Amino acid sequence: MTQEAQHYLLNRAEEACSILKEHIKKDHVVRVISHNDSDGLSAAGVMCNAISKQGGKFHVTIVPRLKEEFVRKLRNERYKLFVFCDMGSAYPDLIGKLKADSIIADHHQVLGDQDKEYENLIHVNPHLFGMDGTRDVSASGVSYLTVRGMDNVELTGLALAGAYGDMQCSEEIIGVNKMMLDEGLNAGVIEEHEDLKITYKKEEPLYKALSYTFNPALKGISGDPEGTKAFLEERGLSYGIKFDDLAEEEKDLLKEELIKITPKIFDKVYSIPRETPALRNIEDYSRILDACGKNKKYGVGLSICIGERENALEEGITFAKKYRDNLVKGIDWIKKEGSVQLDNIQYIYTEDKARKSLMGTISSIGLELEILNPNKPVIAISKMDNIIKISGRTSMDLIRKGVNLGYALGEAAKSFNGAGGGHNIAAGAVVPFKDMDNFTDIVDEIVGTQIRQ
Ligand SMILES: [Mn+2]
Repeated sequence: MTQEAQHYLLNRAEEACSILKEHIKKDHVVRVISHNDSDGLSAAGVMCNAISKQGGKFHVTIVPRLKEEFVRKLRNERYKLFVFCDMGSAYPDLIGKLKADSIIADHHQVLGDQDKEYENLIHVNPHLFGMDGTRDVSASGVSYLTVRGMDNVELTGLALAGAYGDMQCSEEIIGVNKMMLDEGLNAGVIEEHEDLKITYKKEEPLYKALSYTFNPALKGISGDPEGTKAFLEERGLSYGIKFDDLAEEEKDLLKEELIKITPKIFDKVYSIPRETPALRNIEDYSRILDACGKNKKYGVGLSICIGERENALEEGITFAKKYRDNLVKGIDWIKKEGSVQLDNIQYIYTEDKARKSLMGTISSIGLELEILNPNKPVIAISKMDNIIKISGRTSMDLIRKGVNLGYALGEAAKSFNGAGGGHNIAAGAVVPFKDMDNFTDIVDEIVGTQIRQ
């Protein structure tokens, strides 16, 4: 079944590839629209690299989310081909009405009639074929499939960075992600080795590097430099020097102790050997793109993806450090504040500007570290003028019990003329501030129904 689904998805992507090739051949500038997160930037990067390689031209716009109004405005643009990455599956009807060809390379839930065919639109989305858009493939992977027919195996590393960005690789890598990984490994584009997954291991003193490690989250350590110092001291380990400077016995003891917290800390690490050191580790690459997006420096992220290795990369690295520091502050904040408990969900609320773009991530990490109640989804609310922006995050355990946040937030937002949707595990919505209490109550109710079914 899965094999068959993948086969259909690949066929659809090949159709999209032919259309793309045709337009490049006719020297049409390809209009690419993509999302501002790590996956969206990787997806746009994959697309643009592939277009360049064929001698084609592109015009990219990166947006935080696709609004109907934005699609309507595209009608006034005279491009012959539009490519939507990491978005578009919510508006196939609208996109199908553009007076040009379009490709949607998305992995979000599809809204509207799934079987409907459009004359000038090729919709590439794993959900159309019964695949899982939260684990099997992300937008960067769907984009890779779309350009795969033009021989782009060197882009598998970048495509995998997008999948990491959407947290599709924190458990076993499966589906199209696995297929891409294998293609990259076979071609020597990607390398695999086993290692301690300590972030900034080479750059920072051990206690800091450990406290900056969130993938996987380490209870008592992630986001807690002081706690980490104590942890290392208690075990007689040096904490102020870099990991590489530890004695071999110290390294072994550290590994043993960290594995007790989570075995995931010693795992496969994938790298792009031909990349510059800062981007070689695929997770680091993903983190830098994510930080560009969170800083609203989409151009910087995209420049990195399409090969700028000087100023843009330096900026990206700075953003990643700033982001990491804010994350530590954010974790501290939820530790102190905790969450508001409803029957089936919990929520956190902020008006703090620096914290807003982190709310979703803080929620996921808070769940993992069990600083937040691990038995309830988290609804993270940021107030912006008279609206609230909501990020919902939940765990695999709760999904197995029936929770689907994309549906819950989408349905609840509709009641207040808001918009919402996303994945079962991570979703978002925007509603008026005045409806906040009613909104959280409705989400609470919907999630309650989902769990009881
Ligand atoms: Mn995505």
